[in-house]
Amino acid sequence: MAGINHEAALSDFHASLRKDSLGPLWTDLPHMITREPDHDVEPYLWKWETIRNHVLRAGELLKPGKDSERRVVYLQNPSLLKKGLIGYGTYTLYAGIQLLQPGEQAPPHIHSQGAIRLIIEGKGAYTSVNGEKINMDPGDLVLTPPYTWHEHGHEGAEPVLWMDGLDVGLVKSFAGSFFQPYDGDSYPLTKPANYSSYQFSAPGLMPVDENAQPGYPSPLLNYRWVDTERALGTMAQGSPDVVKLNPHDGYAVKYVNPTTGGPADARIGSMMQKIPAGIHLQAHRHVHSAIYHVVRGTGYTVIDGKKFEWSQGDFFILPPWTWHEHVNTGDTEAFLFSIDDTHVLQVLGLERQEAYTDNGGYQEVTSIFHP
Ligand code: 1HN
Repeated sequence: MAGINHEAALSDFHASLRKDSLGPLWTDLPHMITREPDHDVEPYLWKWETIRNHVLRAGELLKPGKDSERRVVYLQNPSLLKKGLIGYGTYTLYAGIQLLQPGEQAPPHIHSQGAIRLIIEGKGAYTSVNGEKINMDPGDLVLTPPYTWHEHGHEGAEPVLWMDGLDVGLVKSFAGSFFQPYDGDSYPLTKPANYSSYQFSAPGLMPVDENAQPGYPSPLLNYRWVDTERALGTMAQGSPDVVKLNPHDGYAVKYVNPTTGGPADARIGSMMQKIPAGIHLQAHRHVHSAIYHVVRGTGYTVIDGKKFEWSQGDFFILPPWTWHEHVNTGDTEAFLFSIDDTHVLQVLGLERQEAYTDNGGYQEVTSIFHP
């Protein structure tokens, strides 16, 4: 079969396949199936001061509900912008930083994307979800599940900034995006304020009529910082035999649906990690990608040999299947919040994780990231 004539015939054949919108698997298989995850997502880090200045500038130039549906500056991963992907932190996840000034309102709407919010600074703002007003304090995680009517308001006296995390890329890849504004200024409040917190965050209690079958959305809509901090605090007080420091994550809690123990959001995973002062965690990698926000503390994360130095407020991207290890270089504990796509991968049978075993679990640092 070898020889010049055969090669020329094959080449003509490939061209004729292309003309008919067909392809030869004998040449193209490696494009479709790789031995390990192959992707264009590069890690990146944004300093909080940079983000905050831009968000406050947006506050001077634009009003929510008038000039913009939401006043948000979002994280654009430069490696994905090169591929034409707008609004992507990773292939699946989006994060933005939203600002509301006292007296402002961001109008009601509904969409198929899920959203989680992690309050960064300021008091007095609220989100209403399907007629329930939910007060937001720093460190709280507030859910607006897919297809719930939601709007934001502010009855306080200082700027409020929060992180929005949405499954923008994931939904887009399935062509599953639906959006609708509400026909009216405000969705009617039909439930007592903070109803879901009172009904579902009392330990071991839930309403008898509630359907506890696994499902979504989580009936608890605000996971309060006081509870998160207390949970992590008592973990860190346990003797090593009771609560072990996870070698990769430190002390960590995930946000779950309290009636099922399943994820709080069907598609967006969320986790709060506490890394004690001076601790250098070991590297691992997993298929799921994540967007991190530094709630408190100082340190760095080594991502595929590159050092990403962080301090309070910073955001960084963890791509799929990349080695990473977190280090707290400060003399106080560090809190890292992250959103991820682990649940979707698990449901589809695609999640996998691997510990880094060379060099005691620590990568060699070969470069330092500068934004
Ligand atoms: C959205 O609905 C909000 O409700 C924030 O605050 C950010 C980004 C993309 C799509 C919808 C919000 C969003 C969003």
